[in-house]
Amino acid sequence: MKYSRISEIKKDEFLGKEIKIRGWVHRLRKQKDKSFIIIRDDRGGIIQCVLPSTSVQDLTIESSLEIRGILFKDDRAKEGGYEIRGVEIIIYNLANNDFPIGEYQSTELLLDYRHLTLRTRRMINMAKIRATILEKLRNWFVENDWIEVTAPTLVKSAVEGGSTLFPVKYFKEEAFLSQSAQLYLEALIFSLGPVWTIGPSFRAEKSRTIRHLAEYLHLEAEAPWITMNDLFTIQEKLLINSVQNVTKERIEELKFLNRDVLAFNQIEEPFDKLSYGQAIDILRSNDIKIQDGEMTRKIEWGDDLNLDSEKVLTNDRSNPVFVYGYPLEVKPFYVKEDPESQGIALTADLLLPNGFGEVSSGGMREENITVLKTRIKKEGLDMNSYSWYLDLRKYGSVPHGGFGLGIERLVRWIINLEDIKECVLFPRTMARLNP
Ligand code: AMO
Repeated sequence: MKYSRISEIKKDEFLGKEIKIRGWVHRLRKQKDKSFIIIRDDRGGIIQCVLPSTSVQDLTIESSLEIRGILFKDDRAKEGGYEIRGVEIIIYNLANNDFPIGEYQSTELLLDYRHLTLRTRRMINMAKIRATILEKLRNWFVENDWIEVTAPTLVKSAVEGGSTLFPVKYFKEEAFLSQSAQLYLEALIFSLGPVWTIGPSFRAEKSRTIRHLAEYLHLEAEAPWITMNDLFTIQEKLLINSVQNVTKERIEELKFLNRDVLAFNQIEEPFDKLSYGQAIDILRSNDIKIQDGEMTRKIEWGDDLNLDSEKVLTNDRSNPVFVYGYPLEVKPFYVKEDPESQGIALTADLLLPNGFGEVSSGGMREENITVLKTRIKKEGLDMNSYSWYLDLRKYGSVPHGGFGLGIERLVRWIINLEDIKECVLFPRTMARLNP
């Protein structure tokens, strides 16, 4: 007899029928004559099973098993009123009697045992929503005729500045883990047009924050002959389309995680837009402070925006907002200067509403080889490792631009989770390389 997934059999049409399920003991309550076992299957489906206590005497939490029985409806049954009255039980593996994950555990312990914590319903629901977010983002690119590409993770050069590079020994030379696929995507637009990729990016972030990982999943897109306005529209459409589809498809999982999906109904295009100058004025009138070396001082023109700034800019909004027109100095060497506004970069960061802050960053790229060389030198980067990138400006350069979006940041917002470590299966931070 074939076994069934729990979600498939919790239906009235199977009442009174014999069924077989496989899974793990999620909860267990042994009474004198009969025992109640909550079984969780390999898609997180949950059902109560009732068996004579004599047949489950040694059973432990997380033991793997198969149960054959008859489906009944009983309003007292936990998890949706269906219950299997067991006829036969086969135990695959009797788990040790000390499964470390229970109901009330410290965040650190849950992280130490992440390989087991992934079996909790909270993590199962997160993982499903995350998978659907990736699926919907991919669908949008496929439907809109963008070509998916992949870029190397072992690279010779920095994209986002030298301070967050992870060095790796690469045979006889030094390599780095990629911070961004952007430069490679820029090479691909000449032969493939609009391209996108999704893969890990690495940042040696030396601070512990609720929105930085040392390894994160990075969605990046690049296209020839586009403008800043196109970049705004692409990100608006991508985000709205994906969020709407995710909230439709994963409504149950979002409900389980207490996410009010009505919040997403208020999102509409075009997103709000705020110039960097306007942002700084708002932040100064809110007396936002930043850390400048040892010193704490009021934010001023020329500073990058920190989490507190982004919170102030987005707390009272229900729609995402683009902050555009940063000073060139706070942006990497490749950004294009606004021809109409000296010293201003043609870039924009997209901030998510209700205090969530930056989810993507993008803009137009500098086309002039001389300007690029000067900037590479000024950032103290090794010119030789950029010679291939500079070639792109020698042979038929065109106006182009793109953006990079942090998947865990998006997951964090869609589910409304506090810490980014909850938005990834196996988080990597300064303090965590295991499991
Ligand atoms: P940037 O460095 O801003 O830009 O990164 C793009 C997006 O990636 C996410 N992100 C992170 N997520 C988790 N942990 C981190 N440590 C982390 N660092 C960044 C953020 C951010 O908006 N090449 C450019 C983009 C471009 O211009 O195309 C880049 O990488 O959501």
